[in-house]
Amino acid sequence: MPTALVTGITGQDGAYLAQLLLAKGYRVVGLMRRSASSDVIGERLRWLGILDAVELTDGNLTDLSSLIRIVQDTKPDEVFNLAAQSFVAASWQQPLLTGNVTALGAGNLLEAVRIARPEARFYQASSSEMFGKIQEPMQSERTPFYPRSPYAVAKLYAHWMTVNYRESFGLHASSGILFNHESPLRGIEFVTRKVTDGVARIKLGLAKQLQLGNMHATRDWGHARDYVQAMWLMLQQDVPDDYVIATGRTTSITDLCRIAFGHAGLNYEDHVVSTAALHRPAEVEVLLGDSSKARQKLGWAPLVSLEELVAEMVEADLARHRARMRA
Ligand code: NDP
Ligand code: GDR
Repeated sequence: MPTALVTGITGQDGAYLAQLLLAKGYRVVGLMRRSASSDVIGERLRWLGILDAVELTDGNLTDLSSLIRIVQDTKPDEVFNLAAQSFVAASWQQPLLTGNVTALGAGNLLEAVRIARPEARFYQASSSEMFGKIQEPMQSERTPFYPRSPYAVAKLYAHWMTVNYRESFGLHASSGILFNHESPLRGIEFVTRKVTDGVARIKLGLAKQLQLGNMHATRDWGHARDYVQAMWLMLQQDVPDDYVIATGRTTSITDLCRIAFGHAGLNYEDHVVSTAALHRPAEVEVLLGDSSKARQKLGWAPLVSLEELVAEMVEADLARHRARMRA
């Protein structure tokens, strides 16, 4: 039975990846940071019905000694580094914490693997945010980076450290440059989930209005369940490499709202207000990924359309709010 160590297991991708690995017969060990709210922190794993099937171990990406201990103890065959301060907007408020966790944290984990388990395969959760102010209309592995937030700068450090540890120490280290991916388990602060939660509240009479920031930005959105497949596939290759994972379709926040409100029989123009306070100091206006390399080499392709994804999210938020109203 292969062993996988997953950091960020309590997050959206960690939960779906753990579900995938368990289905494939892995022993799944999740690194969890100590929290005073440990009763709710496993909520996503519980939602998927796998909380009791994973082993959770206390540690922190910022604490190298905890990482070395965990890697020594668990002897993973595969290490997936998904932990991060992942909310772009928060990275302007907490730029150095974002650097500590998202950049240096990845460096810590690479060090732990190099020291304690160099034969393990390593996955780094890199991001389309690294393309930032885009240098090409469609972004591929060859497109130059231009980060536009402290988060993106931190991810760039982690990405290049992954490449460097592969080239310097021969680690089987791969970097997945994933475009936005969403699900009913998406954090409530991200725009897709904020919109689907808002639709549910408005539909059920719990709210009338939804405040958003820049409605013109466009994103290449896929389903998280499809994207964790790509992470796993990268580590099954003989040779480590970097891959863009994306759908190849980009949609504005306005059109996202049209689809989500439309699914509930509502008109977004009656409810959505754009407020300057939610605009970012520097915006990533457009992202559109070219995932031809992953499609050819990994045999990967997204299965869920944006309409299907949004419908699933709206239905899940309606069900959550109905359950709360009944309680
Ligand atoms: P989430 O924000 O849902 O999850 C982040 C995870 O990191 C949580 O489990 C969180 O724990 C954990 N974490 C945060 N700080 C620390 C720390 N100091 N030590 C240990 N764990 C920590 O992110 P997603 O699941 O959406 O994304 C997974 C990864 O992929 C992230 O690195 C993200 O930046 C990256 N990414 C995501 C994309 C997306 O569209 N979702 C696209 C491209 C990249 P806790 O529960 O305690 O907060
Ligand atoms: P992003 O996701 O920054 O792309 O990072 P987010 O959903 O936060 O923003 C997407 C776009 O929507 C615009 N927007 C709003 N965003 C939020 N959160 N809230 C609003 O009210 C709002 N109104 C408009 C934003 O300005 C932006 O243009 C996500 C994260 O998962 C990262 O960790 C990951 O690396 C990237 O995706 C790929």
